[in-house]
Amino acid sequence: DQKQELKEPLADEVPGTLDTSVPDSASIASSIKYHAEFTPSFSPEKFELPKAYFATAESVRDTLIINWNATYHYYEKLNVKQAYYLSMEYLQGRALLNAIGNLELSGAYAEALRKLGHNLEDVASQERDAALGNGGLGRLASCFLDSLATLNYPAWGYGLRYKYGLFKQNITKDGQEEVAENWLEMGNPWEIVRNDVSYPVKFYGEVISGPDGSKEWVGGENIVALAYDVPVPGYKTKTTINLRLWSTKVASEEFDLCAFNAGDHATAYAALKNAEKICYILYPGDESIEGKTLRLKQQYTLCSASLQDIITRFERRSGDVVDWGKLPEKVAVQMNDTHPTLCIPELIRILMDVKKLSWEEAWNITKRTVAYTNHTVLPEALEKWSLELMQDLLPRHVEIIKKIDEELVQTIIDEYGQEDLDLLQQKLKEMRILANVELPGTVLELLVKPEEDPIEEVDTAIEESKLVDEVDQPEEEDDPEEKKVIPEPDPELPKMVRMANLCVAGGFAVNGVAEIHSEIVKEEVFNDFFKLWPEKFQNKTNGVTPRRWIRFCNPNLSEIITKWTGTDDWTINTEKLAILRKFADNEDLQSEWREAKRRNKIKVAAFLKEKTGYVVSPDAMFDVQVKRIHEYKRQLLNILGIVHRYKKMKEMTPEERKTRFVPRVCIFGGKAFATYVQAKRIVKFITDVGATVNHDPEIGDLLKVVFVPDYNVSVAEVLIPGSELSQHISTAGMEASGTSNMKFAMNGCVLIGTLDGANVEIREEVGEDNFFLFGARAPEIAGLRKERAEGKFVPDARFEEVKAYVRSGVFGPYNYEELMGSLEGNEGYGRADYFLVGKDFPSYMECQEKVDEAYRDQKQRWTKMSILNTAGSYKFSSDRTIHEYARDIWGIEPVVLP
Ligand code: B1N
Repeated sequence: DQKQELKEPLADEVPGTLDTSVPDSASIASSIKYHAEFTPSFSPEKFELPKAYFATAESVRDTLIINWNATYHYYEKLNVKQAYYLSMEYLQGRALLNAIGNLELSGAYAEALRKLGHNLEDVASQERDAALGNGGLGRLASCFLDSLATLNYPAWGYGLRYKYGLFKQNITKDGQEEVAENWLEMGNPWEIVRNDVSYPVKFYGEVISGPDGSKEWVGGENIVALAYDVPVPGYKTKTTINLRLWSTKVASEEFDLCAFNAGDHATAYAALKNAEKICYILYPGDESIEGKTLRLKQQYTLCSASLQDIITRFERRSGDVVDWGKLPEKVAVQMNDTHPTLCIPELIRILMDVKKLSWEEAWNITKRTVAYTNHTVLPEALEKWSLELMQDLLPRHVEIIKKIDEELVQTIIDEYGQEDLDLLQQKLKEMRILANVELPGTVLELLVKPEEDPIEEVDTAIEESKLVDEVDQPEEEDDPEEKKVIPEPDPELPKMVRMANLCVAGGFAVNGVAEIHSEIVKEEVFNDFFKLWPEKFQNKTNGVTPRRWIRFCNPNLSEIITKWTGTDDWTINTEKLAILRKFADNEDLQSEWREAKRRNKIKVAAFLKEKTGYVVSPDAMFDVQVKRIHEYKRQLLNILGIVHRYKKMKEMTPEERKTRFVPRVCIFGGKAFATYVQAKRIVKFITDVGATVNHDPEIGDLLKVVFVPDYNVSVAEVLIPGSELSQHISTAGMEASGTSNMKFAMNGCVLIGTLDGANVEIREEVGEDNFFLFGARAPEIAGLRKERAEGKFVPDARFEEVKAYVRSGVFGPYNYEELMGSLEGNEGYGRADYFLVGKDFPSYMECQEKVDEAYRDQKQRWTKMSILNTAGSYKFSSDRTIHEYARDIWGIEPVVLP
């Protein structure tokens, strides 16, 4: 089988069987017709939109397969080092326009479809979004794939093929409603099932030790992971890389035919269902952890299948002699957050138990192969798994994790010594992978009180550090030498595995996703590890692909950029965007720029009308906040600002309000995690405000509030080009990076935001004058929270006024007490205004006034700011990010196909 795969591609072997020349519209039309007839998933008589879409996609796929095969075989032949991006999430969105755009065939396809009686845009809108992700983290993975392919880096993505992607969001009178998203219902023309690529994956069972110390993991539940490949084309290159998604099915020997024959169908199907359900559904949590067995099974499936695949490829490419020490020279595995942490023990398991390497060899190889990206510092999002659950599901991996923990404990002891036992105890408590777990016996024996210490001092040390309970104390006065300094685990508390600590210990690189975030990672969250291994820590500021996020979603602006920069290669060399700076004051550019924005706004207005029924004026400022709904992202601050604006308007005469306020359409979009009650209340609140304001005849076009249902990649592609102001207003220090901020800036949208995540760097690049900054800074936050908790915070009168207004019932009968109460110190509402909405409210309001003022001056100020945002956004191309990962972490080089 392996020899077979080494063969050259079919196209080279049998010349003429596949046409690899650049297709024209006539050959495209005939290919579409061919697929309409011979790849039948629709009835023959009609050629309507759905069928036209599938036939078109299939014809594009032909080209992608040719390029995919060529890329694959070339990498195989050269045996270059390859990077593997492992992610539980990919937010690919639609593929058609992106694929033909990257292949530079958009014009030819449009023409071919016209000949066949269809319009390309209508055909493209038939496609369902591939929403195998929750938000920024998944979309980042997809942008990275686009850049990897475009820059010709040998790399693959690995993920899971969820049958149900992120839920579809309906907005009803009660707020958000979730509906299952069966995106594969009609079939997926972009995937290729590889029936010959499958691996066994085991759960539960037991570990048997051999007489030679070898281990074997046996029994348990056995399933099979099956590969589905999604070709990922680069822009203006033949390189087409692979996103390999695993689906799960039952191992045929697990199907209980006897039970079936005996009529016990339930038993017979149980194994089947059990295996398949692993890939049924994407966990819809965003920055929250869900300690459920199914999720751990998903994570392990991704890690196990991907690593078996990577190792099989490494062995095949090694030829007759496999030198395992060379694995890190051929393979770099990037873990997208801690979700694929099990890569670490899984690689060790395969190397030791299957390939028969020693612990030292396996651990060393692993530590040189795997790297970790951290995407959040929110404590509730740092993944922890119950040791008990993991022990049950993955007994061999727990043994390995214990061994890694033991080495880490030894390293900590070596680092901190035993002079200051308090300090050592504290470091062990914070840094160990296993939490609330007794120390390994080997280590415990070493940790006895140093002999020469006077007894009194030991007593104080013990008492201060509360290392032992009082009952034990007299005993140890008798025999202080024997006293272990480490307390027993608390039987009341669960034993946990801290995945991030495992990643830092096992990864050769650890990176944050924006400068400020990487500093917080080094100085706060993982400070102890940073002191131990400073060389591991890096920053890799996120980026987004300028192809999808300007070139294809904003053709109006793209044309202008190409005209004024004098080249269309800004789509790859985004530094060319900076050329626009010198024309920022040019009146011709400015009027073309405004015209493009207006056309995009008209599109947004039509879209809003279709989705919500609300009619908005394209003359108003389009002010947008789209992202997952989360308290730290502070949609509440935005909507309270709007409420305040509305209240003021109501208090004024029509003339006064017209002179005082710039007309605005305030657009919100985003999904709330189904069980995140507070987030769902926020959605309900926004829609209620909209229902009141939008029907208020006194207000008219001066203010509209629209919640766009089911925000996803395709909706973003419409909204972002048509926005003028976008809001990135998280509590400082809480948004690791943000990536929509980059997309908005690229599309000439001015940002209002806090000094958080990538905002900091965007502001640096576009210039202070072109960014509306407000709010407390990250280093102040802890102090402010403390003040708040001590009741020292004096709220601004406007903040009190706005809460009272909401409570007065203007927005309907819904009980807003829980929402408003969370912003106060009230008992029973948990952490009092933990996200400091009240604290930042006044500076936010003042900043919004400056926004209005700048917007009034379209010519001198707003258009110029808009141009300077696009011009200053070049750093935020994911091409830049990927070059940095390739150079500083993976050690891979571009490989251009001949
Ligand atoms: O990752 C993005 C960043 O731009 C955002 O600032 C950050 O919030 C986001 C558990 C997450 N961090 N953590 C997650 C997603 C799913 C899940 O199950 C956590 N998402 C982010 C890209 O760096």
